[in-house]
Amino acid sequence: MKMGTALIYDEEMTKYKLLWVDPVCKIEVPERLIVSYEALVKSGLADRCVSIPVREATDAEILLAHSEEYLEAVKKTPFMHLEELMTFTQKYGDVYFHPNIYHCAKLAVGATLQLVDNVMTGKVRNGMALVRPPGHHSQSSAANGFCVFNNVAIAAQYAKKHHKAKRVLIVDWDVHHGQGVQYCFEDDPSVLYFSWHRYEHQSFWPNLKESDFDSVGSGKGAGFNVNVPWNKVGMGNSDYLAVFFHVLLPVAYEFSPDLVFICAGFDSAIGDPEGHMSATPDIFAHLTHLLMNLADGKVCAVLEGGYNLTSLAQSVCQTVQTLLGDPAPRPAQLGGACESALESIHSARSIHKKYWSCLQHAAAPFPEEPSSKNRRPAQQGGSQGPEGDAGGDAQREEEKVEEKEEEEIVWPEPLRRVAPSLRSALLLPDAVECPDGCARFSPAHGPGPLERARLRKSYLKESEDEASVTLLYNLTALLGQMEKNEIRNGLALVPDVSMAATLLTSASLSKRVLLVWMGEGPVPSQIIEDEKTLVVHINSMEPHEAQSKYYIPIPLKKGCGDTAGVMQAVLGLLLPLGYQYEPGLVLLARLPGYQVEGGLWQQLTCLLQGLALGHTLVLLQENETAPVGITASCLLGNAALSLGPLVAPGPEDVGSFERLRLRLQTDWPLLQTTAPEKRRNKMDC
Ligand code: Q9C
Ligand code: ZN
Repeated sequence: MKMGTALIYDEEMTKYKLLWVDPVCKIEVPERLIVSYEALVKSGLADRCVSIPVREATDAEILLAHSEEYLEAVKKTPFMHLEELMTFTQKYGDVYFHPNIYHCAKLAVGATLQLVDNVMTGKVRNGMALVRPPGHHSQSSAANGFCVFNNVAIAAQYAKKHHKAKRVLIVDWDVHHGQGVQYCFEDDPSVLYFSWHRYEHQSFWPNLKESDFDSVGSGKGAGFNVNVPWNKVGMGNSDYLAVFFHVLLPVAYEFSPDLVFICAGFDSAIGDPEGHMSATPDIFAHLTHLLMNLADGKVCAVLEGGYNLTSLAQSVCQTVQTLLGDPAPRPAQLGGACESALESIHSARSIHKKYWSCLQHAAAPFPEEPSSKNRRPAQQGGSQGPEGDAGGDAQREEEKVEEKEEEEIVWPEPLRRVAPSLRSALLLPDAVECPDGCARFSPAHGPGPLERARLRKSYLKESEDEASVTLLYNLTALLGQMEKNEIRNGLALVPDVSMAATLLTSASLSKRVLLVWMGEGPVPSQIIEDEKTLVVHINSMEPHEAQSKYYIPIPLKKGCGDTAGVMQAVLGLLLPLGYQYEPGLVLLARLPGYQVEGGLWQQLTCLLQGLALGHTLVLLQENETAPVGITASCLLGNAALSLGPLVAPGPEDVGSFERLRLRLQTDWPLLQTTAPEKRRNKMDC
């Protein structure tokens, strides 16, 4: 298994700046890169990464996404004087040139290609390139939005050409639409481009019709461009996660990329003067985590925007720390997505239902609303100043007001993420070999006489079997050390999964336990009745009505062999429920005889580790030792195996998932995929 996280940075890319007055461009400063890198150094994260040198991209590489005329034009800029630079700049929108920017732009592309080379050849698992200038707005023959060359678009072409990548996913979480990337791959089905972006019905820059949800790609590329426009500012953690669960992840898993790029702009974080969103920096830990099991873990994050230096530096650290494998912070207090976000989610899902079988049961599109669609951008109104050209007193006034407002935005610094010194502990019968890199769990001391008696009485029908008493004792001891954050996760082979689960849920000190129950056997009633356990039962036999808010049976008619169906349930139901519930512990119990594809089991094990600070305890039936190796691998932090492109899940099952979602979404708003007052008359399942 390839491990390690690359960090690619060079101070040289801080060595250009705006040389004249331009209120639009003044936020794109060298300090963006300096503070990001310094924060990584200060927190000790930089030291834990594999540092890889940058290089200049060659002409041939730049030409993978740009025209010769444009490249030749940019090549002249190092020799231009101030006046000439200003004139050249005016040919493009919201960008500036400097005598050193061509050099830096070649380094930014080269840094991204270095990252791709190291990830694709397995020298590292994943990585981040900290670059300036950014790339996602630049187009074949145009600089735009602070971007000169399209770093990620070039790198995606490069990965296809030089590393035989067949399918590339680009996730653009920058707050602006990366129209340059969209144009580059418009008709290309081998590159799936996803972007969310501040849009406000086309009144926000770059004010393009083609940034709306109905630009899905063209020709063979139809369906491979996914836009989620934000029509309001202030989008937060729940909105971002809801889009991941209900739009991006299902489509991404169905697509099954060989490589994932993140256009990692952090102007989508709180405090940013461009984005005006309210998602906190720690959300990027989760967004990153949720992408890290695609493409066998091959994730290349490349910096784009981000203009609040505090928010930017914190968000970069969250992203890199997650790439390194540290546990993600607990995402606190998630609600559902707001109404406007739900409208965007609904629109994206319904326009894409004909391209992606995971969305086939999404609701029909909303009827056209003259109030929102087809509206030309207003006179650049809203909270933003006039776009485009510099100058104007009115604009300066507005800017002053804006600056004042921005100073008031404060948020708590993300908590330090401490990884327990022991990553994984295994409780295995002596005869079962311990996989490489794992430790057998051994408690500091054995059970005292009282503890012995209690375990025998409660769980062993007074049996004198020493081995059973010891095993149960060890289980609770392992749980105890996990809950003290001394051990991150664990795996136990037990003679009776139901009994072990009962013991652990009752012994847990966590206020909330998430129990994921895989297989057809019944969940012990003691667990269902207790107040602190949310049970999600995948592959329950009967689609019975949930009696309790805390027991959620997800039936699978087609059976557990339906990888696409189970994955759909995991992404669209289990994860939103888990994130909303905020468990302190996740128990993953696999009943005897439950047959499931290894890769799918790994995906489940890996994805659940985003919850509860990574405190996952897996229970397997003692004599079913086959999954031990693949489970341990995931607990140790290796990426889950890719599932390959998914086929359509069983239509009956998808239908029943949707009905379940409808029933549960009042209690669990993170399950919502459509706006409340439009919900009534639109479900078609
Ligand atoms: N107030 C990147 O984030 N100006 N580029 C927009 C709207 C251009 C952003 C003006 C913003 C470009 C990489
Ligand atoms: Zn941006």
